[in-house]
Amino acid sequence: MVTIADYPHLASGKVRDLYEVDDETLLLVASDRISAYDHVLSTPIPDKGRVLTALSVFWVGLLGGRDVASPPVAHHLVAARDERIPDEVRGRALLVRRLEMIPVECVARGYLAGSGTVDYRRDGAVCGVPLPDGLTEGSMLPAPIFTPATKAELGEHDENVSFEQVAEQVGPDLAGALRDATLSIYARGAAYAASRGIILADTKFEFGLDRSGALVLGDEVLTPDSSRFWPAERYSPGRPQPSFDKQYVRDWLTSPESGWDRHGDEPPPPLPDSVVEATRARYIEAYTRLTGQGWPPAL
Ligand code: Q0T
Repeated sequence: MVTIADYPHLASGKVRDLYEVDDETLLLVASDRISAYDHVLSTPIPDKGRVLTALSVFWVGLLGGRDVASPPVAHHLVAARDERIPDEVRGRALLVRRLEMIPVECVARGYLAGSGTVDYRRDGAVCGVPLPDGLTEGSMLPAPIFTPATKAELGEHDENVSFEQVAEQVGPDLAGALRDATLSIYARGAAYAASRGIILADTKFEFGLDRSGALVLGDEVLTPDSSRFWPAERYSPGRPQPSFDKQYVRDWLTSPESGWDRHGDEPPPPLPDSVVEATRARYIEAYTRLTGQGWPPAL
């Protein structure tokens, strides 16, 4: 029997942890932690890690199994069911191929939201991509755009950068390959999500290089943590769109009941059970609605 303590801890993000299994294999564990307003909350959402992990597996299968973009871009997933995955994380952990990660957050946007809206209002452009006048928060863009960002230290915000800056950082050929793969995977994900009544407003990918130098899709893929999913039936540009997964959390945290000031210095308070349960149900609904499959998944 294996336990997570058998594996050296390599890194942790806000809500995920990475362990070394062997020289070429890592274990990517999705926790039940949830973040909101740049804080990791003290209250976990049961099953959130399982939803995100099962969604990544689903998408990799839908996108084509081994290759997820053309020209062929492989992905790092090795297995979601494997004797090397400890019981304590089974269902929310992926065995992945170890890559040399490329330090660029590869974002595709089909709609204006978040930092995209901020940049558009200031510059009329996002990451150097000019956009037409008259767009508003939530607007669909004339065509999806590649809006890369450089990864910030924990606690800092990623910084939007231009394609040219990425080209200077990693070379023009690799930069072009990142852009093409990002837009191609986004387009297919968005088309599929639309068929299930969900708008994939934007998403972030991370890529790496394998030992042969081939480009490989890493990280989690098209999850609620890496993407904005909007229920299509509620779409109405001109205001921030309700988030499929985190809206109850955000609404409660900014309501008088929470007593919390999101612009102050205090950490957010624990979530009430009702908010935890409603949020858990939303994650599971995102999974069942997107995949058409029952809950729980057979991982
Ligand atoms: C990585 C080598 O946030 C991250 O990890 C926190 C848990 C991002 N990250 C990914 C890697 C991967 C992947 N995915 C891989 N296949 N090989 N490193 C490192 N940090």
